[in-house]
Amino acid sequence: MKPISLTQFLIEERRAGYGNAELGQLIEVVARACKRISVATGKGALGGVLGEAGTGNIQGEAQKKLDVISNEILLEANAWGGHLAACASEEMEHPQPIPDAYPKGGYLLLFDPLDGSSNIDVNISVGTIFSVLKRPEGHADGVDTTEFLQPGIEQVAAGYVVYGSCTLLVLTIGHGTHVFTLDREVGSFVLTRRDAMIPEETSEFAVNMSNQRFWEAPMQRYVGDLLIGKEGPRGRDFNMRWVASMVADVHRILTRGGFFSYPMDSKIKAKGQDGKLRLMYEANPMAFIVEQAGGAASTGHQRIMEVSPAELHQRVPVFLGSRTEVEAAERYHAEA
Ligand code: AHM
Ligand code: MG
Repeated sequence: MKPISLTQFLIEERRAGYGNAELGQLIEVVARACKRISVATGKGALGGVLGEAGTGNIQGEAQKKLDVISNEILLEANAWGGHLAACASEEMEHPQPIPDAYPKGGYLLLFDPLDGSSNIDVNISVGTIFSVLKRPEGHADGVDTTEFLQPGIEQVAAGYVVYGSCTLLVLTIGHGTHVFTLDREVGSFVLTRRDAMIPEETSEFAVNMSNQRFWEAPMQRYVGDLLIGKEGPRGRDFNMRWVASMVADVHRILTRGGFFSYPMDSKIKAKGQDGKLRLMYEANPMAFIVEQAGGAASTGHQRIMEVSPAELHQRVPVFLGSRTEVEAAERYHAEA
């Protein structure tokens, strides 16, 4: 079979009634920026890109050099194309409007430029996560933050790129979830898995177990029952994996099934936050991708994509992956 490039895929999807030229162009620009991030991460110590940037982001987290570089690459690449009105990023307090020198388009782009960045210096997979929304109609020239505050069901596209042993782009435009592998010699993303599907059942879960004592009661009970295995109410043994790069953990789940969680805990609560992961550029895009692959994504109480955002950098508890396990976790929460 002849390889299908991302460009060909997007054009064919458009002919079949999914997406449009402006959205296709936007996705290609993001993909191109991610190729540059892939090159930068791939250089490691030789590129002088490892280590701390010496700055902090709006969330009070220390930025790595590659966090800052990736953010700049994405902003720069997306400034001039004419398809966007503004970008919002984990690394910036406020959305960045498209510079006046360029025409503005009808879309809003949100991203976590380099997710899992605590893993950069140890050569474990990291990634970029992005989400695309339509700019609401009837707004004046300047974009304000409230325009971004749309629930995840309004997303028109979402994706992530994993910078691992190979670089992969996983994309949905609301018509299935598809995987593209970067052909490094040709410099192009090639479709390598169409309509990825997450198995409905799983015996593998992902969570940072070191937080166990801080979890709320339903999470304690749920994971407690997984750990009892065959002898417990779940009637089978469970395996555990935790990469601490959401992209890598989600990609494993997309490939062979699994259940990912970052629950609420008392440490998070003490900081006055509602979760660890960010709704707009981590949870929502991952939820869209996972749902399009037949999986589910929940806060434990509610479908993630139906959460009405109140703030750009809002956080939520996240439970996602194989449908039956997400539903099981929701049951434990409902019973509590
Ligand atoms: P980041 O966006 O600052 O990298 O944080 C998000 C990451 C996720 O990729 C991952 O699931 C989680 O934080 C890991 O957290 P922990 O270090 O508590 O295990
Ligand atoms: Mg992140």
